[in-house]
Amino acid sequence: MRLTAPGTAAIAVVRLIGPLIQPFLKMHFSRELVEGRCIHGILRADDQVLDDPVVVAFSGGADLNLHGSLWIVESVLRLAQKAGFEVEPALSSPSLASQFAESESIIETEVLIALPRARTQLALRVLLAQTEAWESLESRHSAGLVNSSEIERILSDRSLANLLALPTVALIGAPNVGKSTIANQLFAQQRSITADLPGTTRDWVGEIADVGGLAVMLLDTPGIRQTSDPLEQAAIARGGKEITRADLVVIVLDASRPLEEGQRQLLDTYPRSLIVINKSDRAPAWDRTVVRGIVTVGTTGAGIDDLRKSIMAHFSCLGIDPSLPRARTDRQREMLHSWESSVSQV
Ligand SMILES: Nc1nc2c(ncn2[C@@H]2O[C@H](COP(=O)(O)OP(=O)(O)OP(=O)(O)O)[C@@H](O)[C@H]2O)c(=O)[nH]1
Ligand SMILES: [Mg+2]
Repeated sequence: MRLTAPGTAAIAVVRLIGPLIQPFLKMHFSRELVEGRCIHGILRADDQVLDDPVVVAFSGGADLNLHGSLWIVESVLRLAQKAGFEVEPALSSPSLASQFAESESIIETEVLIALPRARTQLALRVLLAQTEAWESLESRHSAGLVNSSEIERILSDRSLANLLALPTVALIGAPNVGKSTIANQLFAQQRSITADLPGTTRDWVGEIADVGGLAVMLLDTPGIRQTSDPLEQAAIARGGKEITRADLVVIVLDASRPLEEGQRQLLDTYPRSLIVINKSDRAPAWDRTVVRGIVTVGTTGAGIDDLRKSIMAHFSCLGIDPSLPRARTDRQREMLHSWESSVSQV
């Protein structure tokens, strides 16, 4: 169970309880534990280093004092779950959380718990509007004024979940097509909120970008080219894994260079991507009706606003009304499902 509050912090304490502790730490932690002592070591999942925590063992349990980045905590919880530990929802459970938050209702508690994950003004506005939105929804439901299509809308609305989730957006493309220039344009809006993406190689560092009110982890990737150099091939293969893990892939094409020069195969490899046609200020080397995409000039910023809007739309966050209720937690979804059988079908 996680003892510290959710969200990024300096440290996070995960408490392990039960007989699985010994085999788990033997397999994943670099040092032997001594009851009642702080032991500093390396925690690994397979060959990947997750953290260098201080582990304190006590009778029947152990506290892992981790660094508090969300990635670390979530990776450790996932590892524990895979090893057979039951992961308690801890602070994400409203009943437990209410011990920590001075809130007047469950919905308000849920809002307070999610607050550290709201990184932009839009996310804050939408999140803070939820208390009133849900209170009004519940009273309208009591008065018989909520119908099935409204419930359906709320259940399928992923906007708030995406506003809080920090989805990953990878900019990919052949070398020199303008990926970094476009990344800088996207960062330019709010470059002050930045963070390193843990666990990646130096070439794969992401930063948080505020894309029209949606915080995303933007990955500016090295150019993908065909190469016979084994070291470069390995880097590209690693990159391929990162790309498939991304929530959205943006392929940047160079309008002034033939598609055949390493550009077309990206379209085939990542067919569900957003396509950007950059360097549109230069003489075109291919017919733009062959491949459709967002037309940009990275160096001047032309078209970047359209790109922002397309990213927002992909994550259902474009032009949203903050005052609408949105289902985000299991409790909210269960409540809506429980209403489904009794409301009028529209
Ligand atoms: N004319 C023109 N030049 C551009 C445009 N976008 C970028 N450039 C220039 O193209 C060159 C390469 O841009 P980068 O952003 O470094 O390209 P990249 O895709 O990140 O390159 P790698 O990281 O090496 O793969 C730079 O000189 C940019 O100024 C554009 O829309 N028009
Ligand atoms: Mg670059």
